[in-house]
Amino acid sequence: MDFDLIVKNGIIVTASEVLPEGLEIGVKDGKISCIGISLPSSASTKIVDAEGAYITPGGVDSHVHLAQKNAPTGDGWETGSRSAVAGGTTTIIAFASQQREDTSLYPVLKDYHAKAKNQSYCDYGFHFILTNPTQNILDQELPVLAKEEGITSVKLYMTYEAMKLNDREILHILFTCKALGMTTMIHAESHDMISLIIEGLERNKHTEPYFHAVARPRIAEDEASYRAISLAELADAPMLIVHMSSEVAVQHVRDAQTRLLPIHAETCPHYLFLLSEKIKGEPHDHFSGAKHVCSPPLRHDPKDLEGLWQSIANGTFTTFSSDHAPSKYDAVGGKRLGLMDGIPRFSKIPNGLPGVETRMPLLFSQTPACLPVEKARLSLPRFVQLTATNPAKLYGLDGMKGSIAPGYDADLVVWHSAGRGARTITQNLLHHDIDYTPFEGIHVGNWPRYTIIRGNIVWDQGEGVVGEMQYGQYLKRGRGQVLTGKTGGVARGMLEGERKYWL
Ligand code: DUC
Ligand code: ZN
Ligand code: ZN
Ligand code: ZN
Repeated sequence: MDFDLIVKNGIIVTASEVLPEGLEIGVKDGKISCIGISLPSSASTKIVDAEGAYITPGGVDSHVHLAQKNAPTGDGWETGSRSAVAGGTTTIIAFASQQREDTSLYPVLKDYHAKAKNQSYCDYGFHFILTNPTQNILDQELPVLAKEEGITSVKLYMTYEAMKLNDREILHILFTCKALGMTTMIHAESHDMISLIIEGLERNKHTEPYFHAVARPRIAEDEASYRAISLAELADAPMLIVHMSSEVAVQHVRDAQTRLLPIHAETCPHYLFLLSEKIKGEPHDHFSGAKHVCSPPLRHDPKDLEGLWQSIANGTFTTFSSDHAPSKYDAVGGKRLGLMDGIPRFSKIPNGLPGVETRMPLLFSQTPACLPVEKARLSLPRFVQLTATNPAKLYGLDGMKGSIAPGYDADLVVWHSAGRGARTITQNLLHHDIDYTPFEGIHVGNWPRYTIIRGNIVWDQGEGVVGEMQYGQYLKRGRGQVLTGKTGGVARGMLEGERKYWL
């Protein structure tokens, strides 16, 4: 075999183990063709010497917002995907977002394809955001779009006036997605609790950014998460609750998993590294707290943060995504969103943070690769599960993405060898088109030295982004796998076979 690329002298980490040192990865035509010892090379074989460093699968970031219609100062495809590869992510799944007035998903998809095509440094797919689930969309369009366009997941919102669905609509979608083998993602926060609190805060003129956290108390996430799980249980359908920030809500997920329900959970870097004191901003500039406004909000109780870390380690979380959903702090012309004639209005600050580039290094920094074993928050295989293998399986990319094994795309991260590669995160090192990072000043013990997509180096830390903007390919995804629990169970309080009376 004449390999195009051999990556040698590394320590390969998979979702189940850390392989012995010295194994080599042989790549042909963009795919991993074998893993072995002393692979033969020819004059045309490119050699990457990992110098004893860990090699992990390229990151699969399954929750990224780019060029979304409702985010006018957000990140675009060129800069967002550039930022992804510079941080070790090789695949992103972004959102094609239906607006309420859209009665067909075809024009929506066309629009989002046009924004991404030839604009992405990394491979990519789309989830649909459904805000108007008409019967025609559910019965006619989704089956065709799943089969022909490979869009096998949807995201639903329980909050936001412009996006929220009611429980009955959510149930309809769950039934449809289950039948089609699609994954339903859900943003779980109680709209009624939040909108009532916002009205009261505004009436009392409590409108600084910090009140965003007051307006979205943890109980709003806890209640909605439990309700979402109940809907999935009634429908006997798999579900993933996105961007979880509450230890109590995650406990609901863990209880559901213990009962073998197919309920998955996702969390994000900001909930593991930041607390709500950040939203207070600088002492002399409270509005700068706007840089940390996301939903669900950062929590004030360190117990939430600790509880989430436990759920990272103990397997409750299936995926760890960036939820890269940023807006520029100083929007065009120095006009700050959410500051109206000098008066802050937290409810007008766009919700979401940048993080596609920092996701992998932040989590890697908490593994035994960067910390003494007793201080590490998670194992190296668990890092691989959360950042690559699980999202690839859950969203129908298994066999292609997310694993280092023969037949898979040669998407790899080569880290720096032990003791090298540490850095402090600062805005000027990043590649997004956003004017700040919420992780400013956080120290990480390592950073990707090379990011490789389909056998080509796209990020070389010595030289910068060396890939090309047209390189990223659209990924038609297959049916997602259920990674926790199973369908076919009897909902609590129902009798075996009872669903057939009403389905
Ligand atoms: N939901 C997201 O998924 N991202 C940003 C904000 C939000 O509400
Ligand atoms: Zn959301
Ligand atoms: Zn006040
Ligand atoms: Zn999001």
